[in-house]
Amino acid sequence: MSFKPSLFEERRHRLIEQLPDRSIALLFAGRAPYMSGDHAYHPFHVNRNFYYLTGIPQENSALLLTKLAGETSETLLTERVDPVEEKWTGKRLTETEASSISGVTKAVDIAELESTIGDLLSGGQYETLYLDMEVDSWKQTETEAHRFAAVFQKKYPTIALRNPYALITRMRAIKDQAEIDAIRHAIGVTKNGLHHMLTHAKPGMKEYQLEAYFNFALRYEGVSEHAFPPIIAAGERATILHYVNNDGIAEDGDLVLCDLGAAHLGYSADISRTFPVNGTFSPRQRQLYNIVLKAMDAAFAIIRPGVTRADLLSAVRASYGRDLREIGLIENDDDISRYFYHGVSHRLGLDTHDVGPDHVPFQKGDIITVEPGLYIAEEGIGIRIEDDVLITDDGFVNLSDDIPKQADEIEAWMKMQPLM
Ligand SMILES: [Mn+2]
Repeated sequence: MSFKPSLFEERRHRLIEQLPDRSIALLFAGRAPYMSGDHAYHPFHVNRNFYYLTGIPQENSALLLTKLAGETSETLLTERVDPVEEKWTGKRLTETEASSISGVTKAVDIAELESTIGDLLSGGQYETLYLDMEVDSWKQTETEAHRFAAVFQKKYPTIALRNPYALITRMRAIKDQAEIDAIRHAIGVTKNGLHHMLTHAKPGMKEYQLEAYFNFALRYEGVSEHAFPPIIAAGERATILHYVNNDGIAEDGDLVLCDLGAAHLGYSADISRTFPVNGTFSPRQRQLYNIVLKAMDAAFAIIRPGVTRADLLSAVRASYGRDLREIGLIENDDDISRYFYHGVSHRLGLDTHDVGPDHVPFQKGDIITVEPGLYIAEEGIGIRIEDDVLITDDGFVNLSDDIPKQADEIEAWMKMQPLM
C-alpha cells in the first residue's frame, strides 16, 4: 500500500484555496539533529505537515507554493543527487521519483532556495509569506523555519509572516479514506504483535522480554515503524502512565498493562490491553477489569458527531462513580481522581496525539482513541483498555474491534498458538 500523488495534489489545492492572493507558502521537511561524531539522529521523521502535503519522507527538502492574481504554482525543493555521497549515505530520491510521489512537477535544488524566493519577491507583488513554524510555543525548539524566518525578516521587513500551522492541522484532523486505511493497517500489525506477546507470556518474564515478542512480530513482517516506544508495565508499575523502562519482572499473579502501536506510512495505531501474565484473571482483577470495560462502554454509548472529549470523560467518570462506590473503593466522586487521572481520548493520525483544533466537538472523519484506565497502586494493579475509533455520520466505527478485549477473550487468546 502506498499513497497516490492525487491525494497530496488535492490537499495542496485545498490549502492554497484558503490562502489570500499575493502569498507564498514554504514548508520545510527539516533535518535530523546532530548527535555526535559524524552522526545525526536517525531514523528521522520529516515534518508532518510537509509530509501530509507531499508524501516525501526525505529530510532537507521543502515545498513552495505561490498564489498571485489567481494563478498558483507548486515547487518541490530536494537535495540534488550526488553519486559519491550516495555511496556513503544511501540513495536519495531523484527529481522524477519525488515528483511521482508528490505530484509536484516542478523541482529545484534545495541549495537554490534563497535565490528562488529572491526571484519571486523581486517583482514586488507578494505581500505574505506563510512559513510553517509548527505549533507556536515558548518551549518549541528552534527549527529550520525559525532560522529561515529570522534571516527573511531582516531581508524583507515589509513582507508579512504568517504561520499556516492552524490551517493545515485543521485539515489533518479530518481523515480521508487513504488515512483511515493506513491506520487500519497499523492496527492490524499491532494486533499481530499483541498476539505474539500474549501467546508467549509467562510469569517471571522481564517486561522487556514481553516487549521483544511484540517487536519481533513487527520486524518479522518488515515493519520498522513504532507509533511510540511501547509501554509494558506489570504490577504496580502499570500505575505510572508513561512508564517506558520496561525492565521489571512480570510476577505470577500480576496484570500487565501494554500501551503500544505500530505505524504504517507514518500513521499511528495506539492500542492498550491489560492481561494476567499467568493467563487467568483473579476474581479481584476481573472485577476491576470489568469496571474499566463498562466505563469504556459508557463512552461508546454516546460517541457521535457533536459530542466532545469532555462529554466522554464525564460519561466515564459517571460510570466509575457508580461502580467504584459499589465495591467500596471510594466514598464520593471526588475520590475517582485517586484511581483515574488522565483524559480518555485524543486524536490519532500522523502524530499519536494528533493535531487539530482544541475544544471542538467530534466531526465525521475524526479518528480518536477511547482509553479509560484504573490505577490502584496499593493493590499493585493498573488497567488501561484503549481502542481507536472513526467518527461517522451518526456514530462511530471501532477500528480495533477485532482485538480481543473481554476478560474471557483475553484468557482464550493467551492459550492460542503463536502466529510465528
Ligand atoms: Mn492513547
